[in-house]
Amino acid sequence: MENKFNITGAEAITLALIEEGVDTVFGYPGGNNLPIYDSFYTHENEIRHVLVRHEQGAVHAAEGYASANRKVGVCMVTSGPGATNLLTGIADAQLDSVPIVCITGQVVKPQLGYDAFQETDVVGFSMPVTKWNYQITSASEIASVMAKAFYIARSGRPGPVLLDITKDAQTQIIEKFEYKKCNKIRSYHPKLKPSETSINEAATLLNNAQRPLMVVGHGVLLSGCQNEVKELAEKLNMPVASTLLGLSSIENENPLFAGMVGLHGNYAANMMTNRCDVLLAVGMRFSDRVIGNPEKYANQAAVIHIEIDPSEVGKIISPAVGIVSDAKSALQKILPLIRKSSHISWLNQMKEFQAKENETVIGENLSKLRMGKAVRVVSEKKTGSTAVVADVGQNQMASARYFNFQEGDSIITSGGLGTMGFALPASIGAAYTKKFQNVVCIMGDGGFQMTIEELGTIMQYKLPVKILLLNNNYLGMIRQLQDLYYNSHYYFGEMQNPDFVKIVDAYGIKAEKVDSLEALDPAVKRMMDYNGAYFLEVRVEKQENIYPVIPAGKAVDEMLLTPNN
Ligand SMILES: Cc1ncc(C[n+]2csc(CCOP(=O)(O)OP(=O)(O)O)c2C)c(N)n1
Ligand SMILES: [Mg+2]
Repeated sequence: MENKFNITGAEAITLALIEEGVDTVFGYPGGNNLPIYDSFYTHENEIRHVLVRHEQGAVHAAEGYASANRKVGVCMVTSGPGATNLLTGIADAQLDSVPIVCITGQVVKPQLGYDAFQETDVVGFSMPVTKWNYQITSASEIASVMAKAFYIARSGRPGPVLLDITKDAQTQIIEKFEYKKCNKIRSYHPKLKPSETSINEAATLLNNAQRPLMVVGHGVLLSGCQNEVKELAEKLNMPVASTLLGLSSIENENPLFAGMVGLHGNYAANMMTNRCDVLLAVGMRFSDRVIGNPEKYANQAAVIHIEIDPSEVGKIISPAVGIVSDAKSALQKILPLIRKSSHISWLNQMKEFQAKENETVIGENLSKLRMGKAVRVVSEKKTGSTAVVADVGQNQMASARYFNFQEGDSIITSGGLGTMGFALPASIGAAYTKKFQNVVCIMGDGGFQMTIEELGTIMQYKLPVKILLLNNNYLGMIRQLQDLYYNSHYYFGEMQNPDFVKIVDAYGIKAEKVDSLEALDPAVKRMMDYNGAYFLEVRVEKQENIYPVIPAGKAVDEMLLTPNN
């Protein structure tokens, strides 16, 4: 960018965003960020501002945008309540490694610390949930700090960065504004190269394995190494299991796909975890939802852990080989060292486990008006690439387990924080990227009411988001826990719900409700064929529980297929 002279801090912020390739900012105005809004006004053709209905919506939309686009998402809000409303989304992005930059306005520098109107210590309270945060109190800092912010958000293990900018820094004049993108910070070394020794050790283990299993996580999607995953799996004839956030790394119909691991994962993926002899974990962090009882997790296996964040390697599971690296570079280095092999009886074991789950759980769920069935019909009726933006609860598990991810599809969901209400605003962000032919937002009746105000954003900008509401009139996952561990005392699990179709209709969004199995197929088809936003409420069985499940404290291979065994 050519240098600019005598511009305001606010103008510098806008130019920096444009220079970083930001085309969309999700935001909400207030007294302490109005100078930035005024500068956006004069750059309307270069940068788009999307007015959400609540700041939590802005940050989740930025996350949805980042995850769909593999670019940094940006949100911008005012100080005080605007800033505090961001906190959930920032923590969400931190746990799920989502690259976002959040800009908060702040009171003028001389008022800092005086409890001025709408002053809050956002730098203090966001410190533990940001990858980096910083308060800008002088316009002269804007260029270098913004460049750093984008570099930190997107590099290494991605994550949220927050910039708090005082109002006087937004109005000060900068005599000469120079902007250079950042790709190096002295005290920060995110580009880690895998060591030759560890690559060789991993290849030897994989070549000698009798029962290898690959477990893919979010890191595969973040580093874009889906092709390498597939190539390696096919060369070795190695089954591939996935974490919740790793879904869509490999298409579900690939005969090597073992399913999802973890608490409500697939039976085969969990059973094989405790039967494999080599477990290759790629871009995942062995979260408690994945491993069940840590003492009994894959003890028989030599674990190879490829992970970009050094603090994750050995944190929960001690690997035989730890490879601190971006997943793509590590797999690219391992691939040429791998010999072709086949593991016929191991793959047959997988098929047997899969058949057992089909007989006991999946077939039954697909024959009734249940969550899994509704999700499966969406995946059958969709044409073209689809982002499945799933909320939290039973509906999330049904989305993960019953959507048939094909090449080009992707899951976007709140994994680490489990934020109810995430999906509606995140699907707004995903819709803006135009990376997918369909954006399908799947929610429960509880979560939908947490961010229902974002229907206003969908209405205003005519976003073609398809909303599938799986309404069981319960906080279903809570009711399930009460069934399992609290003698079915459904204390505050049941919801008294409004007429959702009427509410959505009031926003001018096409809406309908289905309460029979026969009506499901044609209704889903109408939704998926419709050119624009659509809301479909499916009145699913009220007391369905999600199975299989790993009971609390049990090992992954002690998973229950049904309530009784
Ligand atoms: C913000 C937030 N509050 C509380 C919870 C705890 N929680 C997890 S699942 C769940 C129930 C979700 O109900 P609903 O949205 O109807 O989905 P269902 O499980 O019925 O599909 C609750 C309350 C949470 N994850 N997030
Ligand atoms: Mg519910």
